[in-house]
Amino acid sequence: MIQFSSTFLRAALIAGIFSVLPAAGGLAVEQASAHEFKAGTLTLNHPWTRATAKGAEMGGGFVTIVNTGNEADRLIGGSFALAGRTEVHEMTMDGDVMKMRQLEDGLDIPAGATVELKPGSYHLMFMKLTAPLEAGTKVKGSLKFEKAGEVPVEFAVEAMSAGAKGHMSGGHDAMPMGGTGMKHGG
Ligand SMILES: [Cu+2]
Repeated sequence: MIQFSSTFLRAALIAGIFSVLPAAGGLAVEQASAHEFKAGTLTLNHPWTRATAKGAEMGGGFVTIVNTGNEADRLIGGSFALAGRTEVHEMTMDGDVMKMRQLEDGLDIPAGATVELKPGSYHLMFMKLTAPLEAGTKVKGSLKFEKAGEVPVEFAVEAMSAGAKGHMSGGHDAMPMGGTGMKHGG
């Protein structure tokens, strides 16, 4: 579990790192670069990530997973060409404290359901980035499911400022790991 103090959160909001406020009219950008991947009854809509500053160690991966089948599946991991490790995470707000945790058992994708990995919620966490993510490029990776197996995808890298459309910008890449206002535990 990683927690962010309100002080850090405020600073992050000012810096535009996180924008947790919903904003209307932001879909155009995503639709313009929409792309999808299929595996059995699963459709993976528009896998994307956000550009990172030089030296950033982490990034967030987002995608909408549609399960048109009669059986549930489970997102248990993934990969990203420019990351040392990829985990499935959940972010929640507890009052004004932002919490992030790894979903060790993965994320349930119920039959007939649409599950959205998005800033401020479920996401893939790209750890130990080996290079900055550049807006406008695509990075190969995969999503790993319990039943559907490993599905190759490409993550579209969107601008750092893409947070203006209601997504939390920056993922966690700008988090001061080990810095003030953060607690590791759990
Ligand atoms: Cu995370």
